[in-house]
Amino acid sequence: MTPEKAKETRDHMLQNGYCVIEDVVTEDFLQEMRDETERLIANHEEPADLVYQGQHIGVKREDYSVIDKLLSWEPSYRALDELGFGDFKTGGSVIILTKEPHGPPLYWHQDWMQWNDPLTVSPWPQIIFLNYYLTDTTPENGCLKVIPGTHHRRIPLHDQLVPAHEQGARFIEEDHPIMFGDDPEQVYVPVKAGSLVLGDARVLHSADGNKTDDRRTLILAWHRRPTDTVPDYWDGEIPEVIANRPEDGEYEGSRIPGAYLKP
Ligand SMILES: O=C(O)CCC(=O)C(=O)O
Ligand SMILES: [Fe+2]
Repeated sequence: MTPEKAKETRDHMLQNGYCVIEDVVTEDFLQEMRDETERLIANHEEPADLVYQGQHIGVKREDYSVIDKLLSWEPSYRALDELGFGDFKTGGSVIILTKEPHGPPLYWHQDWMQWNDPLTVSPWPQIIFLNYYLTDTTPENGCLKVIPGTHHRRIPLHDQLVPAHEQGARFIEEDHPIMFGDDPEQVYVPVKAGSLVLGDARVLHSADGNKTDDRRTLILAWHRRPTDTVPDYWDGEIPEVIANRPEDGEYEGSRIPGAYLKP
């Protein structure tokens, strides 16, 4: 990646809460991952409460060599490094998420679980997902949908949502008008298989249902960076609550945005 492209991509991530890096995974390795995930899915029963996330299979790198290979895939970590995100580290596992053929949409949500922590206002990403889609994605098969900028900015939807996942959204009806609605600011993020999609845990995202006959499989890998350092690329202001944040401070976990998220 040229330094110009790297800066443009990083700026996009900081401003919008997501970015795409193309051509990261080779076709051979993609096929290895398709074969392994199909085997795992064949041996897995989809729990009813996870229907909106599809198959939801947690896999540790030590149990599957293909996953270990992905979590040390040099082109990905080189790209992260070039973006200035070289201090993000994997937790050592991934989640295999699918949209089954004609499977339902995924509700609007964000995945930040520390809304009471001053780290919430971090102008740089702290926790990100690395999304590897094993097929090309389009609005028809449930590509990622994002509301850009909502990692930093409260919008009306924030206050109308049922909190994500185990906190409530897994148990809603499929015709919930808000959770599965369209937003005037939403963008679709269709990608080619082999691209890497980065997303800030704080950004609002969802996916439409899969209207095709083919499964859309995603391998999602959470990564986080240290909480007590400022990234080297950051030359903007450091919010006071972050500069003064005690490392041993205790903040009750919360999936619901509080006072730190302002309009
Ligand atoms: O399946 C997807 O497209 C995204 C999954 C996701 O965002 C989640 O499970 O938190
Ligand atoms: Fe998510």
